[in-house]
Amino acid sequence: MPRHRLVVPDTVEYLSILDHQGNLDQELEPHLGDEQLIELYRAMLLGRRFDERMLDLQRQGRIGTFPPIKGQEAAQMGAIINLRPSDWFVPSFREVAAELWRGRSPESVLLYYNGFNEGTLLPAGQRDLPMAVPVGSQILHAVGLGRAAGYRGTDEVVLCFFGDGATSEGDFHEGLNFAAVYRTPVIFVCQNNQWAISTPLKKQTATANLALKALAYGMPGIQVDGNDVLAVYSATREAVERARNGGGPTLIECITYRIMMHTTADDPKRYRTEEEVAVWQERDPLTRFAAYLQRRGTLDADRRDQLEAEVLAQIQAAVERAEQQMAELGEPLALFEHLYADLPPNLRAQREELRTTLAAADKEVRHG
Ligand SMILES: Cc1ncc(C[n+]2csc(CCOP(=O)(O)OP(=O)(O)O)c2C)c(N)n1
Repeated sequence: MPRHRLVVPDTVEYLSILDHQGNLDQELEPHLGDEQLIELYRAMLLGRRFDERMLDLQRQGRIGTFPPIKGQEAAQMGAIINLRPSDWFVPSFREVAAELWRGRSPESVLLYYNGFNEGTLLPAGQRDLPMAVPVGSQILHAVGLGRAAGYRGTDEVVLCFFGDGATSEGDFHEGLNFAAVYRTPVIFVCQNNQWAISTPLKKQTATANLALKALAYGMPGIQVDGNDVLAVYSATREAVERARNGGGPTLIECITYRIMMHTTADDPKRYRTEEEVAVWQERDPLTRFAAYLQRRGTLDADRRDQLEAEVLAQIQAAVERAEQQMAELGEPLALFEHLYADLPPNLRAQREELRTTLAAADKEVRHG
């Protein structure tokens, strides 16, 4: 029989634990205590409120361009809470909620988006990579870290985040192939937020889903409701345990949505409809999680208000500290000082242009 169907041994699962209204599938409820659940809710709330403040600051001209995360808090937090401090966190450029959880200060994020080198400093010993702007490049770094962990015989795991757009990069294919062949302890978390700037998923791939790609490389793949923090938590927990016990990598596709613009430099109204956005607003990960917590008796209205107030105060204090720090650091013309003994003519011209711009801005501020 020269022509017959090959038997493909694996398949991918889909996992959701909370429905769109936050109703629980009791059989799948993970074992998380009340305090852990509140901590998780607080972290998601901090991610959301910080993001909203960042957008306001950007619109006021107080920070530069940045990529909002609104709607993706569950995908980030459900995954990251599974890591130990000794594990490796490898983000793309859209994982601010997860970065804050790992101990990055909001001040550092503000400094980064204002162009200060100081915003890229990580605390010593922190096993986090800086955010990766070249799409998908961090996948190779994650696989290298995983390979090193295996080589040294440690039980460290690596959690690597990327978007749906990254799955079209060569780095994704090379990284997943190598990781599976060498059974490296890497968990690949794809936040499929449906768009890569203006490219929709259907123009990104012709496969039925992204999780399926895991099978081609020989690793487990699972698709989860990425706006359901319990589903993301459970799927990642399983993958982390497998990786820690020598079972190699996993690809997790989180189905989520980028509610806001790709970055503050972009206008999504030019390529997607408001009806589409409205459907996803209905599936808001925070609202769903809060509804579950309320039904469980873990979160009442008072506690919710208290957490809101705490988070807003934390952000306000961080903004004040960051602005103070930037005022102390802030001599933008210093940018031109440390590379050349004699500045070439084109950079001299740029320095003069910046000097003039700053002087004009200063005059404007003084005029109110
Ligand atoms: C190698 C590379 N190519 C192109 C870009 C420009 N770019 C920045 S973000 C982006 C889309 C990324 O989409 P996705 O991976 O889905 O992540 P998302 O922004 O949706 O979180 C592109 C094409 C880049 N930064 N790096």
